[in-house]
Amino acid sequence: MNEPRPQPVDAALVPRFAGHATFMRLPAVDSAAGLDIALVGIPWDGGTTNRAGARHGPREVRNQSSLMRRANHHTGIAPYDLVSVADAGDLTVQPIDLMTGLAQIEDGIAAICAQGALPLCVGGDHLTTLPVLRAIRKAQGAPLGLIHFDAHSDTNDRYFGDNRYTHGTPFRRAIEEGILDPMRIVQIGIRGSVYDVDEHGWAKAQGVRIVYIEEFVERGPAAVMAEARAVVGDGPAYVTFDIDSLDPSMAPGTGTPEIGGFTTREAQAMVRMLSGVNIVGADVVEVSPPFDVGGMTALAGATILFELLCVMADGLARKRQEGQQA
Ligand SMILES: [Mn+2]
Repeated sequence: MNEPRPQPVDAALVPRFAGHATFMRLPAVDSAAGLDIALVGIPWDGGTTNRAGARHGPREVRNQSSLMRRANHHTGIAPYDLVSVADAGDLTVQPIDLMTGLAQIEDGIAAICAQGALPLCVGGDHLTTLPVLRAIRKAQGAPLGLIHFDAHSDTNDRYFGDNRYTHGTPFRRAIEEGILDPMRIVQIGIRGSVYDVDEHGWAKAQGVRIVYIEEFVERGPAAVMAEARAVVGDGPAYVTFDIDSLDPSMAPGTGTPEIGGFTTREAQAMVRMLSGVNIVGADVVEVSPPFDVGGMTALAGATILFELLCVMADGLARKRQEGQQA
């Protein structure tokens, strides 16, 4: 009845170091037509306020994703058996003009949504998430919840005078624009020094739930993720994973490292616990190859991308099954 689903290049036939570097060694496609999930790169870091370089993230995450195999040993999820997913390429985004860049990202994601695919994005700096959310919000026709793994809240107002669009402001803008329902936002892993002690006051006043790293350490992944699932509820939710939520000993290749972060193992466990969340899109952002060591941060990014793909594929398969039973 259906076309065979896209499959990764068979590593038993073509070694992992050979061939074109695509996400998960999947076929490269020109459009998201026919896909359930579109893996898409957003090579843009025009919102970076300090150490730029995340524009190089997608290419290196593709390279390291060649280490990913077909199935998740822990959850038993084999995403390529459940859904159609392929590498939909990079969005074409010019690097010079910020507002043009945001519009190009939104247009690119809107095209993917119009094809009926869920975007699973690789940044790029964290400002890329704002135009992605704008497009998904329009496609969904309802405000979104957000599960946000990060060292930083990214809900500041302005930088360098009156600049409202930076990688430190996307979630404030998304709340102001009615894209995100602040009562359905949870931020996990927040830490580091702050500009002032009330830096997160605005976000908290909107209803954003901030789980600082100290609380995470105290309660553990299972309790925190149970609460996160309750915060976003059954409605459409986006998942954003800033690689700087990981400890820089495990992910040094990022623009704004903060010590005292998640281990990669904790992060994997938490992403698996997203099962049951109505995920309508997700991303991994802020992998910055110029600051990386031996590709280890890009490998962490590729692995979290695979974990996100597994949980999204499983969610879509379950929905499909429920639809058939109904
Ligand atoms: Mn961030």
